[in-house]
Amino acid sequence: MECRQIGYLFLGFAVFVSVMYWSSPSHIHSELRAQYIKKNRPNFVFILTDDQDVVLDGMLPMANVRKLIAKEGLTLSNSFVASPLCCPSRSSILTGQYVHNHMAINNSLSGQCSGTRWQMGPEKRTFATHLHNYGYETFFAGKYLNQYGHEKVGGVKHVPPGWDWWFGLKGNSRYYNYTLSVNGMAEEHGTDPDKDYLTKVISERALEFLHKSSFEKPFFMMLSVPSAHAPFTPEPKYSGNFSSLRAPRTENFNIKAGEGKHWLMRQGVQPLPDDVVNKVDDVFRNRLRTLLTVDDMVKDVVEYLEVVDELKNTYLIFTSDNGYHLGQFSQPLDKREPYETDIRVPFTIRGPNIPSGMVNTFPTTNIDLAPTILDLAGIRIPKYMDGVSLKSEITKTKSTGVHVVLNSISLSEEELLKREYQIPGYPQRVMRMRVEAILCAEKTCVLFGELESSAFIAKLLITNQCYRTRLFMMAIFIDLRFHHCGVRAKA
Ligand SMILES: [Ca+2]
Repeated sequence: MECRQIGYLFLGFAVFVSVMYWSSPSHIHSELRAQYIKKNRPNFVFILTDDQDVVLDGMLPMANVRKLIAKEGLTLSNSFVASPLCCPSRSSILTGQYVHNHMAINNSLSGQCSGTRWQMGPEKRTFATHLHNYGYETFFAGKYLNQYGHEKVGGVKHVPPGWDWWFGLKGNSRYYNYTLSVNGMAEEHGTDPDKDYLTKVISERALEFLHKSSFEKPFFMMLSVPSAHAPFTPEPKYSGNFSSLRAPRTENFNIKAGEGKHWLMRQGVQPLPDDVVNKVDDVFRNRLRTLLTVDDMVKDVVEYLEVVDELKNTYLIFTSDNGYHLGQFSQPLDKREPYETDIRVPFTIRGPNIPSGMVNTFPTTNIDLAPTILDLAGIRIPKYMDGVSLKSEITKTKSTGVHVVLNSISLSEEELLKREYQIPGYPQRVMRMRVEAILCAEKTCVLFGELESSAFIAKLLITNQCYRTRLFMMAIFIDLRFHHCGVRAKA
């Protein structure tokens, strides 16, 4: 056959295909597409709290979260953050990378908290950009990164890529008197509890989004609330709750940090004077009060999803960017320390194929969130992500049974010194996890990571881990001493 004849045949076929395509009703195509998307793509509501601990009763106010997410889904009881500070942790959550890879090392612009290098690099490859590229409608409301909206890096006009609907808080957590970037336009808020209380504003915007949505596309919604971060301002109607409570008196509450602790832990008056302890108790109560509004928001969102028949096709994820300490080892209040109070966070999820009412001890960290979300959405996990997908683990109906020993919170300092830490049980699982988290308690550390069953190999890798830990913690601890990283691992 001559070239010209082949050309006519090809042209004829192309015209036939085109006529067939364009002659069929367009609504059939959109319906088929919608059905395909519906069938294959779940929605997500990701609720991220700020500084909410799980060790010191931080989940106490979350009755709705317990009832509507945990009871209907799965709690991962060994969830940690690799770097317990807002901006590094949030950057890890967004990218699935360790701090030494995304390089947002602290909460300052020069430390790449929403800085130029972040904007030029990691911000272009957050889970939001992948979801958006694969057809998700993406919505963000609340605190993003502590320096977001700074004039030196584009102000509130800068809308991070990947987000279709953007209600980003300028700067760090607050409850009143703030600026929101509404898709790049500044919106000022004052002090009216009904109109301006930030968690309520986030909740209202979320419900508006759901109300307007046709649900033709799957959606991803991130609700990033200021609670329970400073300045700990509750909604007026909750200002009297929990009045009889005080911060938990753990065995290491307000005891002097010994010589074995790093220098930062030995600063200040120890034990804490009474007025400081009173302040700690006051902050404890107000932290819980601020979380009550978050719990209301969860109830409203879940109920609305049920009304529009989207609940069963939606993953609800609830976690925090870091934990918190309140008086442990005479440290008044803050995060950023590699102790259990600060690195352990709440984590609960419900959704398609997630068993209900389960508690799984499987250890995980914040870098696993991005790959897990993408995996659940049916999107290939990019190789640059350090985390691993939890999909296979969270859809199991039995707990893995990994036993993680972390007792810095419940043991006195003397007991800590005597105690031999171990990660018993499942060395092969631990080995697969790569380096995840480290808990230093006096002269021993508990690692979750590349531990081989052989103690010898473990020692080698532990040396590396200490080095890496020092790298990504150094902005926080100028002097995290190497000799704290000795570990006694039992095969
Ligand atoms: Ca935080």
